[in-house]
This record gives sequence, C-alpha cells and structure tokens, in this order.
Amino acid sequence: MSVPTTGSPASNPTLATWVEATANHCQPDRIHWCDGSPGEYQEMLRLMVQAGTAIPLDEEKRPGSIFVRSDPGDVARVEDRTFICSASQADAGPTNNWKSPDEMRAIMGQLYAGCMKGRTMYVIPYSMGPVGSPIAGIGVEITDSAYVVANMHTMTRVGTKVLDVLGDSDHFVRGLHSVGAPLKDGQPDSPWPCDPTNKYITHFPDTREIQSYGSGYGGNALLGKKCHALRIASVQARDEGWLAEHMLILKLTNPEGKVHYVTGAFPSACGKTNLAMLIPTVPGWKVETIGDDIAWMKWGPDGRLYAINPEAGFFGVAPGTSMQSNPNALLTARANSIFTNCALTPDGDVWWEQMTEKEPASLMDWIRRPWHPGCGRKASHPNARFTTPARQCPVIAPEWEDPKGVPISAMLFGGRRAGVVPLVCEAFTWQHGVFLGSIMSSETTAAAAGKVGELRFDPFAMLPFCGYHMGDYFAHWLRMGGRTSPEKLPRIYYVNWFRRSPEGGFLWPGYGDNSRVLKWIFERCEGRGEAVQTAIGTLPTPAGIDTAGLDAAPGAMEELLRVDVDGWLANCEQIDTHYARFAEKLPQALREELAGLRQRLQASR
Ligand code: OXD
Ligand code: MN
Repeated sequence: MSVPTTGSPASNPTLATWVEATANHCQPDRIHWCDGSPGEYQEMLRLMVQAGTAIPLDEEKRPGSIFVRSDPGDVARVEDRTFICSASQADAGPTNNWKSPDEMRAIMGQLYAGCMKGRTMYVIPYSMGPVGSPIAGIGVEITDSAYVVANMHTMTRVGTKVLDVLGDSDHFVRGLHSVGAPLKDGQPDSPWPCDPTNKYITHFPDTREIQSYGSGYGGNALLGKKCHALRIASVQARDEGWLAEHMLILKLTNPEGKVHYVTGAFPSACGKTNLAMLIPTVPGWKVETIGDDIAWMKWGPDGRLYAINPEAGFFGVAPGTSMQSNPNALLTARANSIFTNCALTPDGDVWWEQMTEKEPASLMDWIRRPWHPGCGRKASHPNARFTTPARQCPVIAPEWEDPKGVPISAMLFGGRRAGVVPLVCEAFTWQHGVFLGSIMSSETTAAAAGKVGELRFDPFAMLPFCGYHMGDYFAHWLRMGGRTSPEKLPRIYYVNWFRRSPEGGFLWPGYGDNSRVLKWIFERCEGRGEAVQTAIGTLPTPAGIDTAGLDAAPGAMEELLRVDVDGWLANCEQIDTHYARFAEKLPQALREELAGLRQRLQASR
C-alpha cells in the first residue's frame, strides 16, 4: 500500500529508491518531501506547538521564535553511543567506538523496523555550504521529527533547489534518523519523543551513510552538522585532498581596509563562537563572522586554501552568552530562533544563566518547574541552545556565502591551559604547525567529572569528530602541506587565552582583547610583527602585542609570553603517552618534531 505523500518527490532514482525502501521498513503514516520554504518552516513550528513540544515566544520580545524543552534524558551529544563503522576496525582508530558495518546494520535494521508508525517521515534534501558551491556537499536526511526539520531549515540550506543541483547523481550523504518512539493507534504522543536508553549515532564512512536512533537532540539528530560536515566529510576530505575541520572562520580587517581570513580550532568551552564574533578593543580594527563551528577548505586555482562555512545558522550554547560576553550572538538570536532547554520568563521570553546581571524574580525552568533566585537549581540546562540564522548576525561578513570561499591566511589552534602554553606562538613551518595541532590539549575544569586540571588531548579539536584513524588524519594534514608552495599555506598559531598567574587569576582579559593577538597575527601574515624565535616556536616580543589601553597587571605580558622550559619538558612526557595511542600510524615527521622540541628545550636550559 502506498504511503500518502506530500511535497514534490525527487526524480533522482537512487534517492527515490532509498526513500521507498526506508518507508517500507520504518512504516510511517505519511511522507513529506521538504521544499525548504518559509511556509514549511512555519508549519513545523505549528506542529511542534500543537504537540506540546514548543511554546511560541512573545511576538514583540522574540518575534517568530519558539521555546522547546527536551526530555531530561536527551540533552547532549552522546559520544559513548557514537560509532564509526568502517569496514576495518583499524580505520576507526583508537579514538572512536567501532562496530563492523554488518553488525551495526543488523542492530539498526531491527530498531528501525516500524519505528515511524503513527508519524510523518520527512525527507530533507540539504546542502552543506552555498547551494552549488564547488566546496559544498549535498546530503539527504530522512527523519520523523518536526523539530529536526525546523532546525535543519536554519542550520543548512534545504529543499527543492538542492535537488535541482543534485540532479540524477548518487553523490550525496544518506542520513536516516528516528526518535525511536513509534505510536500505536490512538496513543497520545509525548512532547519530546525519544528512546533515552537506546541511542545509537552511527556512521558508515565507506558508503557515506549515517544512521541515528533514539535521540532528537542537536548533533545526534541534526545530521548535517557533526555527523555529515565533520565525521563523514573528514573521510571524504582525506580521500579527495581537502580539509573538513571543527573551526570557526573570521574576517579580520585592519584600519587601512586590508583583509585576512583566519580559521580557529578550539575544543568545547574555549569560546569559539565568542571569538568568531568579537568586538575588537583595538581602535580601527574589524572582525566579521564567516562561521562559528565548521570549516571546509579546498584548494583554489591560485594554490591557496579557500574555506566555506558549510552551515547556515548557529547552534550556540546559551548559558554564559550575554551582552557582555557576546552581544553579537544575542543580537543574532533576537528573532526567528529556536531556544531549547532554556528557561521561560512570565512575559514569554527566554532566559539562561548569566544572560542578565540580575536574575529574573521567577521563571519556568527547563524541566517545567517553577524557579526563583536562590532555589538552588539552575534554570536552564548547561547545554541549552539557540538555533538562529547566521544571516541575522550583525557582523556577518558580506561574503559569508561566496561559493568560492575565502582564502585563509592563518589558522589558530587553542585550548584552555592554566600554565605552560603562552598567549600565542607561531609555528616554524606547516609540519611544525601540524605538530602543534596534534598536541592540542585542554585542562578539565571543576565543572566536569574527573580530576581538576587534568590534561585532555584533543588534537585539532577533532577528538569526537574525526571519522577515521587519528594517526592517518595527522598524515593527511602533513600531505596537505606538500600540495602547494610553502608561502601559499596558511600560517599556523597555537593560542591560549587562559594562562593564569601564580596567584591563580587569569593573566589575559580575553574576549575583545583577543583582537590584540589577531592584530599581531595579521602583521605576521604581512611579513611584519615583532617576533623572537624560541624553543617552542616564534613568539611576539612583549612590545609585539599592542597593549595600548590594556588593563593588565605589571609583568603580565612577560608571564603570558614566557617559555616555561621545565613545564614544556614535562608536557613532552605527556605527549609521549598521547602519541603512543596511535602506535605505528603516528607519522614519523611528528616523532621528529617532538624530538626536535625536546632538543631545543634542553639546549635552552
Ligand atoms: C558543538 C560541539 O555543538 O562542538 O558545536 O559540541
Ligand atoms: Mn562544535
């Protein structure tokens, strides 16, 4: 029996066959082919409100926006339920969970049988990146969640225009998602259907497929983001000679109007969205946003690397975002946004921790309980999110959707380190820069379980997102450096905004003052910038960083730029252990870089 279908089904034979087979297996009540229109978006919001998933926010305070609360058991990406199912386990490497494709397909096949009963199956053709851009990629997500459809509308480019570009090609990523909550005849739906104890986020990189079950939240369910644009795309990038990275992209303009584009990879909770939208404290300098989370980079005809932001929106962490920390993010989310797991104010707006200096007198919290200051609980979940269109960002760069991308002059790697790592350090060469990316690390904070101050290596901020063996990923980065002449490669910088004084206070104010570091990097890209070679890399002289008007303690700059030889030697021991995980897949060039670093440190003692 054919399933009632709305929208305009694709004529693409591979897609049509896959959709039909999926419908036969998942048994939805209806199929809807998404066209990406504003009317379709509004219809998704209406359905969510009708189902009790969403509450419309006050039209004057937050026009076109909704407030959503998830199931308390479905609030974040689930790394322990995330699998890379490459044909061989060796290809997944030591940093990924692995199951054989056959075994995983059998598990998923059973879970998917009849999983969409009582629901609509949505078919979402989407483009990661401007539609038709030579750097962009196409995917199709099948889902049974209206929340996913609405979020995909904001986070990607959705609809018929994508099918037009795809034509009859079978070159698209196939993503199947179900919340895993079929409905029996007449069974009332829950506001956030999911299967909290039975989640699987699985990737089949060899066949460019994603299968996700049981979660409706964020990166588990919006398959274009982490699953496609990082895990699957990193494998495509390796095979095709490009880069798919967990990086922001910003445009930096000096007072004379000269521009350099910079990317930056930082682990979670290191301020990537803040950096992408910062308001410089250095007079006359301008930062504009191209992207805040992911960069795809391919070679341009001039031998330089060109980057696009594959996303069309921001899926930002709400708590901590304020008019002080990131006014541009707050202004972006002033309308047409989806707020998930924040708190609700009595007058129909949203609130989260640190949004305002003064806490509201009363709220409805993210698990539907009344909340008041001092009640001992947080009003919003720490991973509460806003989904908001990038085009609404007050500092979005006019060229953010340029299909040819923007040429990258510099790449930043950073982490949260209380000691050892200086404010900024320039790599001697591309190979040395790859070494710095491979040893990126961040200290765990009191907020996370485990020992405080423990070092966690997160190479290139890709630990949860690299779709293949991390040792092969390092080798891919090294090979990329050989594909053009050295002066055309982006310069690489290791930055640390979080160094502390012996008394424990932050030495660097961060936020808008990070523009001072960006200014030095800009000058280096122009062949200027006062610098000194050290054992660990090229550092600014204290006078190299513009500190005019900076509110820094005496001696702070010297401490921020001090090479802590003993600290680095101890760090080398930790790098030994980190590298041992990759065994024979660790490229020889990186072993040599580590040996070279040790030698230079010993010599400088
Ligand atoms: C994200 C993440 O949501 O990195 O961007 O987890
Ligand atoms: Mn991210």
